[in-house]
Amino acid sequence: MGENINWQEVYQLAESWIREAGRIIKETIESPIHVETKSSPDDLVTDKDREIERFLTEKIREQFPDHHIVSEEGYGDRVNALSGVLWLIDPIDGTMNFVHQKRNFAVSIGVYENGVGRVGLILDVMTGDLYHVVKGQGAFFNEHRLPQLHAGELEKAVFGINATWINANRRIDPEILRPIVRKTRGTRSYGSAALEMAYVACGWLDAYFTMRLSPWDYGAGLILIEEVGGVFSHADGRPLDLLKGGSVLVGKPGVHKAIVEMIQAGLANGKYFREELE
Ligand code: 2AM
Ligand code: CA
Repeated sequence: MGENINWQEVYQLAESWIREAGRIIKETIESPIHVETKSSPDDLVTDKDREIERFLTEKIREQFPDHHIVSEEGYGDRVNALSGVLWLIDPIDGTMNFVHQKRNFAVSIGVYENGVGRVGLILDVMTGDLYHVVKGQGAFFNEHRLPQLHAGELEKAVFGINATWINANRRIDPEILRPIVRKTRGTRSYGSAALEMAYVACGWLDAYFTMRLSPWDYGAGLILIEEVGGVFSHADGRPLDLLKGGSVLVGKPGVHKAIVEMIQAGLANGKYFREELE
C-alpha cells in the first residue's frame, strides 16, 4: 500500500485546500463566534473549527478514499496503526488566539506514509504566510527555501515556552525548567504550537517546549523541522508517537540536546514529570 504516490501532487491539492480553508476563516473573522469549552474552561472550540475540519476531511475523502485521517474535532477516523497514508489535521491551531486576538492561529496539515512524514503545511491564516515541505524537496517559508539549522547553543537560544510550565502545575516540576530558562537568552510564547514549530524550522526560535500536545498539533511541524535538520522528542528525550501525543520538545540539535540533558538531570534528582495526566 502507498507505493508510487506522487507527493508533489498531494502537496498541490493540500495547498489548494488549506488556502481555501484560510479564505473561509478570514472572510468571516469579524462575524460573531460561537465558543464552547471542552476538557477545561481554557480548552476552546468554535463552529469554525468544526466547519473547517469538515471541509478538509471531505476533500481528503473525496480525493483519497483509502487514506486515514486523525483530526481534533471528530470528523476523522479511529486510527490505531501507522500503516498506509495518514493525514493529521488541525483545522484551527491556537483557537484561543482565534477567539481573543483574531490573529496568530493556523491551519495545520501533515501527511505521513507508514509513519514517515511526507508533506506538511502550516498556514498562518491572517498573514497568509505558508510554511510548507515535501520530504526531500526542501522546507519553505512562502517561496523562500529554509536553510539547514545550525547546532545552536542554549546560552544563545530564544526558547518558546509558555509561562504555565514555570509556575505551579500538575505535569512538570517548575524547578526542572527554571534553570533552563535562566540559561537561555529569552523566552517567547505565541499560543499556536503549529506556528511555534514553524518558527523553529525557520530558525526564529531555537527550541519550543510544551507538556501537552496532540498529534494534529505537531503533525505538520515535525516534517518541517526534520527537513531542516532539527530534532524532536518528548521533553525527556523519548521518541514521539504520531498517534498518542504528550510532551513535545523541538529544536536545533545542540539546543534540543542541552535541554533534554537538563530535564533528565532534574528527573534524576527526583523532580516530578507526569505527562500521562488527562
Ligand atoms: P489548539 O488551539 O488546537 O487546541 C496552545 O498553547 C497550544 O497548545 C495550541 O497549539 C493548542 O492547540 C494546544 N493545546 C491547548 N490545549 C491542549 C490540550 N488540552 N491538548 C493538546 N493540545 C492543546
Ligand atoms: Ca485545534
